[in-house]
Amino acid sequence: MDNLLTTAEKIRSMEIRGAGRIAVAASAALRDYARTLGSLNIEEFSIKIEEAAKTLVDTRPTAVSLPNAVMLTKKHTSLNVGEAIDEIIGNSDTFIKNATEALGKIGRIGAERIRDGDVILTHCNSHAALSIIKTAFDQGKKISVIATESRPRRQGFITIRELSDHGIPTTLIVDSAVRLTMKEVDLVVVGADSISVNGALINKIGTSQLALAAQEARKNVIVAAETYKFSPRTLLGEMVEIEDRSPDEVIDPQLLKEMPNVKVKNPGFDVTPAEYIDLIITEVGAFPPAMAFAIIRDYLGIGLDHH
Ligand code: RUB
Repeated sequence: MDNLLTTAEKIRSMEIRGAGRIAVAASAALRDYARTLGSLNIEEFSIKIEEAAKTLVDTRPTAVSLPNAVMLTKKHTSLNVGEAIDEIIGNSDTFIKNATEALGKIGRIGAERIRDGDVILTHCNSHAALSIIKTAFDQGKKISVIATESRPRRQGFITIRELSDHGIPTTLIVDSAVRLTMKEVDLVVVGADSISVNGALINKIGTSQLALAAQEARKNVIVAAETYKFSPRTLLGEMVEIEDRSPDEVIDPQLLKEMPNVKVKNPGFDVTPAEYIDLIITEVGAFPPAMAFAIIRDYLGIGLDHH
């Protein structure tokens, strides 16, 4: 349990962050925890697995990759504990292998949409979005990237380091420079924390303002999202919860104390309506957002049985 709690804490504190990495870490933690439960009977085993699953899922609320990864990993049907453990190990290994391969496939499919000379705007730090950008670059396309800082946690700094290490010419801007800069941009490429059944994208706060400015300037918005970033529960009417983060990320708490009439709001994510999205690149193809239901049905099960 200690290792699982350590992983949960790393996800909560954002030492492990980004929807894809969170999903893979949670799946591996649950698999390794299951391995330690061989001496239990099947009832005790299932209770422990459910508790551990809840501990992981409760760490961060917005990225659906986390409950999806946990749901796909914990499934077991055998009444024999040894076999149930093997099922969970198999589920996790399959999930992690598919997640890793998905990044390559998204890169190859998405790169088709990038032309020689394109200037690409990206936000936050998304491995799926960067896979598209790096693949296009590796194909010899002379592209450059504009990356937002992504306040307050500045994940844009991770992005610019990664792009620089890859040799890709990159410009850093502050978040509020997005609209002014849009005239230089050919294409917006962002990642996803969740995609709901109506094709809306939930991603790092500020994503919707990139999409709004892109719409106004008639620039395409492409979302890079593995199928496990789609949210089955939105089929049941459930809303994706937007994480409320600490004011301390935005302002020095001491300074805030001096201003009793001020409060700070720090939502971590926002919602981009489907109308602002041209294409969602998944590992099984490029789809318009209106196809979200089909992805949920075909790749995640329709969700009712997980409620
Ligand atoms: C990260 C974020 C990323 C998505 C997709 O938010 O919004 O765009 O998670 O990333 P945070 P990836 O830093 O708060 O976790 O494509 O790597 O899964």
